[in-house]
Amino acid sequence: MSSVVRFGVAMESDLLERFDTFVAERGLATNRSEAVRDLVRNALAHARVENPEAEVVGTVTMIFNHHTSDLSEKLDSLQHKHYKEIISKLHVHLDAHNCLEVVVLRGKSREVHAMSDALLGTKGVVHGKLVITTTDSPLAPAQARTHAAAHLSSKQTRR
Ligand code: NI
Repeated sequence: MSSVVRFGVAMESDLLERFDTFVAERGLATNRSEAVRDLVRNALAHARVENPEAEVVGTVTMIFNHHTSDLSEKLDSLQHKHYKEIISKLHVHLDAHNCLEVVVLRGKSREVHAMSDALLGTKGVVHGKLVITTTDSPLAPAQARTHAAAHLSSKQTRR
């Protein structure tokens, strides 16, 4: 870890007051320094994922009704088509009709956004959201996987 540098920040008193209230309400940090560090990290991560070529991870959370005609098949074939970007998926049957799906994606920012747009834009998906993030240091590109290799490794771990 690099050394900690202290620096002074000049700020209008009412702005500082609002900042302290913001920090207290969210219970984000125990002191101003930690709160400022969190905001700086968030701003830097946000700037990195804005670059379309940056390697990122994303989660797409979506709600849909599985009775909607062909929807499950459409979402499945879309995910098979993009198996290289999808690293995991969680499916929860919420009740007799509704499903929650969380799809974890990894790839270039533009690919993750395009995949999310395709999933959330599929007719019948009620609502959903993409959360995109990355690591502090540049994230290495995911290794290319084949569908066969993915199945093979899951069979091997079951033994
Ligand atoms: Ni379901």
